[in-house]
Amino acid sequence: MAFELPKLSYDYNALEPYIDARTMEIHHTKHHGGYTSKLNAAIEGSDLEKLTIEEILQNISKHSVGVRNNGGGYYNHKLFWEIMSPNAGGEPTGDLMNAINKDFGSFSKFKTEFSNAAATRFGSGWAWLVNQNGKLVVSSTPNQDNPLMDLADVKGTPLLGLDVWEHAYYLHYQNKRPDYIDAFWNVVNWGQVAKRFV
Ligand code: MN3
Repeated sequence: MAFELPKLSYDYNALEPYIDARTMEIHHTKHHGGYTSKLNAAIEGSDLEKLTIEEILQNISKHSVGVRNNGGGYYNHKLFWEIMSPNAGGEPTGDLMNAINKDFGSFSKFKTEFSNAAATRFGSGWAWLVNQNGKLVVSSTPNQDNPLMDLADVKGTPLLGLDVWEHAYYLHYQNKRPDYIDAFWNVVNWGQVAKRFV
């Protein structure tokens, strides 16, 4: 079974003014679309075609750099679209908020740590909120790596991810990555993040 580019549950302009429609359209159709088709090409005719993307990523050190980059790109962007929505932002509630307070001290301290991870990731990569068997930690990865990969420095289940590749923000924010990171908090769908936590 080939992987398919997932449809967004909102329009390309739905996250404005925080993420502009042109960036969303190019990011989804060209970048995510490219990772998806290159992943399918990289696994065509191999046993990997029978696996889920999570199963592929868990043993990524055994696979080619093409599967690593495009499999990561396929998974990371799918997560990214899902954890954002219009009319979002604010703060999480319930068990997720309790876990954030327990492991970071406060929601504000978590935001600062996550924003710092996103701002200081050198070059292209991602910032993550990671669930390690109930304990929450922040990390970042280069390129299209992620915490599901067996070769990640910080392993676990990604709950929240922020794409800090220049293609994610350059049209609107140019070199001002910190402004993009600040804007991101207005479109985080905490209900979806909480679903990933249970
Ligand atoms: Mn991207």
